[in-house]
Amino acid sequence: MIHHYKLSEGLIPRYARLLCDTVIPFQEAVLNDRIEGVAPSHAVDNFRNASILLRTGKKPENGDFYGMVFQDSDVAKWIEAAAYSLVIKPDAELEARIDELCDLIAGAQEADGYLNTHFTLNRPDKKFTNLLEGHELYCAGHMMEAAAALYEATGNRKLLDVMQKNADLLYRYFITEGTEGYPGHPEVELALMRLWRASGNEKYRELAEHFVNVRGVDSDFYKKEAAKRDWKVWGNDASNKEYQQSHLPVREQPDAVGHSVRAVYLYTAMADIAAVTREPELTEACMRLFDSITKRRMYITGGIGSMVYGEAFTKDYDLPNDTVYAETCASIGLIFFASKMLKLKRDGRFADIIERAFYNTVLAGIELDGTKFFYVNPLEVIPGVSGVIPTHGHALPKRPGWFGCACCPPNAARLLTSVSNYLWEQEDGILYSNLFAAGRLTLPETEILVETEYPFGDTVRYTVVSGETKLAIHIPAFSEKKYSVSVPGEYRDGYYYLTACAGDVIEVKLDMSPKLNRANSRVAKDSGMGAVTVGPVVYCAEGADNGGDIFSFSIDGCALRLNRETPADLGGFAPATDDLGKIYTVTAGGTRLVQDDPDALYFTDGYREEAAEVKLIPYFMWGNRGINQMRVWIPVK
Ligand code: FUB
Ligand code: ZN
Repeated sequence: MIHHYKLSEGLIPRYARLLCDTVIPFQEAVLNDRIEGVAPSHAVDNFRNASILLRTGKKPENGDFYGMVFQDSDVAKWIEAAAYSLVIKPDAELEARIDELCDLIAGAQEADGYLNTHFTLNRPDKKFTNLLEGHELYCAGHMMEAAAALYEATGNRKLLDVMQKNADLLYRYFITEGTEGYPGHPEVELALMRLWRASGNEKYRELAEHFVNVRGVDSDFYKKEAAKRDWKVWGNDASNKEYQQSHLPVREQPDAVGHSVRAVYLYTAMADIAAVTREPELTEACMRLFDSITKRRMYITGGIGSMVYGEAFTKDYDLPNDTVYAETCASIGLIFFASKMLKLKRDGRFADIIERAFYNTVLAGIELDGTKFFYVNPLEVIPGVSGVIPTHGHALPKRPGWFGCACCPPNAARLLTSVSNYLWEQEDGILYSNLFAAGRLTLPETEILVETEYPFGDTVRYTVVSGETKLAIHIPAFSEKKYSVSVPGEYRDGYYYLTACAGDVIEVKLDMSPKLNRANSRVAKDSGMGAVTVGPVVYCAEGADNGGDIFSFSIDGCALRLNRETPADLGGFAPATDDLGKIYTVTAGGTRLVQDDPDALYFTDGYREEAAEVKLIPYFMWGNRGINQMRVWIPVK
């Protein structure tokens, strides 16, 4: 829907502007190594060096591949984001630079269609010998996604031609020649589905299905592969099958396990394929895996992956708040998965998960000024411990400008620039409004104006400017028991179905009162705690609003109060937030534990409780005022 929805005002449109004006140019500069003081990238240089090598037969001086073995994917994700941004904000110069970059990438493609600068530059004789770690198929997948996005956004086929040639090579290798194997990091499967749709070439769908179907059938594949080769990237343990979801054929996998990004990228492809084939067994597996994540292994913020080791899922209800992983990419992948589940079954609970992951972990992944990013998204931060001691070293208390492993920043960029695709969908003659943001939808058959301050306002108003339409409006689960729609319709599975024609105004009112959430008692780390939400937005306490110390607090669930007069309430914060618009903060009545001897480690007397107000801000805004304490789950009196 990116071509059809013009965003106007409010939080999501504000992010779209930030992406176009700041994030895309900033990331372009990083990838071209023009930003001092951040982790070097060399990602564009890798393509330049590979193309020089292929053209001249010689590597340029210092022309070795640099970076993570999947460094190419940073460029691919940026192209995808930049392509979408051109729809939001046309920019002829940016379009020309993307086109030049496509030429560079085309120059780095080998004659047979092979494309991967790591292998072309540094390991030309090792291609496809380490599918476990090599990320060739992962990088190919991201470049296929970029190609499809660029073509859909602008009609530019340059990269699409390159990636079809690459996909043809993969088809020959894995299907025609029957080479065994499947990608260590799923991604190419979901990308081949996109390439299939963009090109109409059935072979790409066949290859996507092939990779999904063979996964885990020979669950010893990676062990055998490891035995045949004399090189490694990191030395991943080939017998840790769950890490890359190769422990069982996908249809038999009972739980979401292993590396969380790999998992949700795989499940996205499974759900996409199931939505096309309508195969019951695959559909059931998708439902089961979705439930495994969202009913037992997901943070309230929509973060997934609760341990740093293997960047992975652990066990049901194991959701530590401080040593958490909750990689930004994983929540992005969860959004991909949930959006494909919506195609499989029209049920609002999938849209709820999109909202949860989007408004919390994904938005938290970007600093409000658009030039710093989180990879890991903790729910509890203790300065001096978080990001410092070995067990918490990964959970940084502030966003860096870039990373040696930079998967998350450009991933967030492509998600946020394509947000309109998640807001709206059209299927079987029905227009689905999944998420809310103000703007104007223009389709050949109808035009609809949407006015809302959501998620910081309780009203969404749809005005049908022209045409007639069947509309299905998502009623978020948080408001299921208390909502109103101004016109008659029918509620079914999280959507309100109605028919409207030119001149109709449909006003939806949602329950945006602050709520105190409790976690299942099996989540030991949240025992006795509560977390505040307003609509889809999770709140947190930061030291900056609460006299520095938030660990002596408890809150009284009955005394939650919305304070709408912000951002002034946030203490005059912060750069580049002038157009944030209305933001709710929450003030909660509570108590603070005061101890007479502040140095006593344990005590049985000499303490008292004092009444206190706890100020809470949206979780996605945390970490914008320097390093300070932060927590989502707060003891409840
Ligand atoms: O392996 C490629 C990406 O790097 C993964 O998706 C992230 O988790 C990071 O490990
Ligand atoms: Zn990432």
